[in-house]
Amino acid sequence: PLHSRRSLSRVSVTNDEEAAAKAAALNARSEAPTIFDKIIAKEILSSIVYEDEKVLAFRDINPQAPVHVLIIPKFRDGLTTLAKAEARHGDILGHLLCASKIVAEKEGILDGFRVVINNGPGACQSVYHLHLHVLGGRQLKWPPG
Ligand code: TR5
Repeated sequence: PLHSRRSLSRVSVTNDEEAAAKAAALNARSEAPTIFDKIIAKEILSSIVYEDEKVLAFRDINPQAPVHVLIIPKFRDGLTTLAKAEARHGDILGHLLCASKIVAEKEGILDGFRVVINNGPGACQSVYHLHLHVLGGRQLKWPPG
């Protein structure tokens, strides 16, 4: 009957939400490969903006501004999140920031751009391979959401 179908569908929505929350929590702790490994390996095509021996910069698939580029270390070295940063990561972290300037210059947004790192579930991080978001090409508002 209708009633039980409705409760069934409610149950399945709840299960989906629980499954998504569990997956996000697991991901947040996990050292498992991410989609970015496939992008680095070029098994998945991306729109590359800049690349050197240490980092890869490519356009975000779901842009939040006219310019939205992600910059990632090619070797994650434990940096699933910024919260995992240790002294040995100083070189790559500096390199990522320098790359953000190169990307902003290439994209013609040096006059107004934002660099964002979402850290952990509380900041809506969804891919557990450290990445900088470089955003610009429109007036950016403050505070961010
Ligand atoms: O939410 P956080 O800070 O973790 O940012 C992850 C970003 O990766 C999001 O802005 C997504 O839109 C972006 N993303 C996710 C995928 C993807 C991507 N950007 C480019 N290409 C992508 N592919 C092929 N697959 C994704 N799942």
